Amino acid sequence: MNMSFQIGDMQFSLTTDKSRPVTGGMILSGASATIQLPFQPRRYYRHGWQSWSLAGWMEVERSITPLHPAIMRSQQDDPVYALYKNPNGSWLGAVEAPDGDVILLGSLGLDAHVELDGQTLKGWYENVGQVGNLSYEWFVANGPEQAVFVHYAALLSERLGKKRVQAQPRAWCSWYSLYTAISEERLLRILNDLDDLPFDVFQIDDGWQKGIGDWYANEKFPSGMDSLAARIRATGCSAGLWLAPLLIVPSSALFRDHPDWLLHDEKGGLVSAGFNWGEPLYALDTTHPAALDWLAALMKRVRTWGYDYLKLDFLYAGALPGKRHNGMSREAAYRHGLKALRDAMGEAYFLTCGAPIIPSLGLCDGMRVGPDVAAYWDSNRDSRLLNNPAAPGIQNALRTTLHRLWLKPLVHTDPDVAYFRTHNNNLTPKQMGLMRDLVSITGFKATSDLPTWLKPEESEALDKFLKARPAIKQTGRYTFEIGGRRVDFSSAMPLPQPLDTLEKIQSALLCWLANMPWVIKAFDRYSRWMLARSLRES
Ligand code: 9PG
Repeated sequence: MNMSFQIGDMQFSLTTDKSRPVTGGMILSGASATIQLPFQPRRYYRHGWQSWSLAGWMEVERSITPLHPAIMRSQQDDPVYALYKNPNGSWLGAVEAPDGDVILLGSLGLDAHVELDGQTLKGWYENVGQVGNLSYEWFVANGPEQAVFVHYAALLSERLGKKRVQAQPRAWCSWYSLYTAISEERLLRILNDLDDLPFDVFQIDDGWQKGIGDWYANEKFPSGMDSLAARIRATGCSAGLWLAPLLIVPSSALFRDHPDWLLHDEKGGLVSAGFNWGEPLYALDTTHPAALDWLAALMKRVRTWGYDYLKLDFLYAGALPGKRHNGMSREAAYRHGLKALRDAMGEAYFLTCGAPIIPSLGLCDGMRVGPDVAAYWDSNRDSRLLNNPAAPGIQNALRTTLHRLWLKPLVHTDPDVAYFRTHNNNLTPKQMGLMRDLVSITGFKATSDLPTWLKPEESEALDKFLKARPAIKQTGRYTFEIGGRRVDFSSAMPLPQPLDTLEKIQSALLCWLANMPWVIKAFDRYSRWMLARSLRES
């Protein structure tokens, strides 16, 4: 059906099956919907697929694909659209109108995508005819940016649910100081040194497990994960644990024992979930009954060990395209798996990471909404030469997280950790300040700084930060007042400058090299060696 509708003084032409008015806009029904805009937009709001994928406003002529290395594409954004040329994003898209208002087209279901093709905003569902679809509906609105997103979030919460009411925990997380160099001994020392810093959670990150798929304590945790949880809980903190339950690597016993639980493609090959830990990554088919039982048993096991805060990571693996046991669409299958995890973990605090955004809503308490931070602002090699906005760094994390704050009514938005240490840190005070300010805005407070790395005044600043509850007011797209202080994030928003000819040659060589498993492995080994050296020195 073609129809024309007017909002304000603007006339749109729509193609949809059915439409009805709703607070703040209209609901359209149909497997696809298009909006003819009466102007050529200059900027497009792009919403990346999962936690680490780029979200933000960008010039329409700015091409952001392809991301490198190619081998990691499926772990950093939706691989289906990795080479798509038009401005596009997952579930929703928006443009700026000449009067400064925003026009949003957002799906209210799963497996949906939006693009801007010239003056046409198009949305479509890719799961037509597949099992598990929730709805073929869209929300379309025109108005001030914040209002439009508030209305969209309200509709998503009606359809998918939202976080359970619960204060946001303040967490110490082992990743951004020790990375995988954790051990029982080291963590117990830190637990002791944290003294009376007001943390609610002590979260053990990657490095405790035997393997990806083999979720048992490795030799660095000789007393077992249950004993460590008990030691953590004795300090008054909850114990938190990181797992990547939907991933499997070839070296794991799980891979050997249950090859039929893995996600396969139409031709019967394994679906790639990327490359990390020196190995190719594969995914679990979350519709396979035995795999689901295994997931539930895993959650019950870690709960019995004493962990009340679970950071489940690399969750996108459950939503990759593939041929599933029961023919479910990919995001419905993911949600099915997530529900099994949620149900089995009972009352634990559930933080999702590397997670497809919309399909996770209503099933988790917190969600990482940006890429990893690092103790540097930006890496020219990763963000620019490899064209990778999902690469670690404060600038990439600020940009994407800031553009996902509209999700706050639905889920605790986790911006990743703030830094207070100057030890082992290349950030300027201003850059560290911007990250802390974003953390204050989200209210999801975490750090990885080792207490022994903090100078007395840094430790005091951390203590004050954890206790503070400043009033937050958004005054513009990138400006806020935090406890009456004006903060402007604009400096972090631009995408990297285009490459000159020499840099293009450099980039081509790097993209080629960075796609080779042995090069990635060599880099990993080198950074682990550097880390071990710096930990020995400190
Ligand atoms: C543990 C880490 C931390 C961190 C998570 C996640 O695309 N990648 O190669 C990629 C690797 C690691 C990563 C994100 C992306 O970090 O966000 O907080 O838990 O895993 O391995």
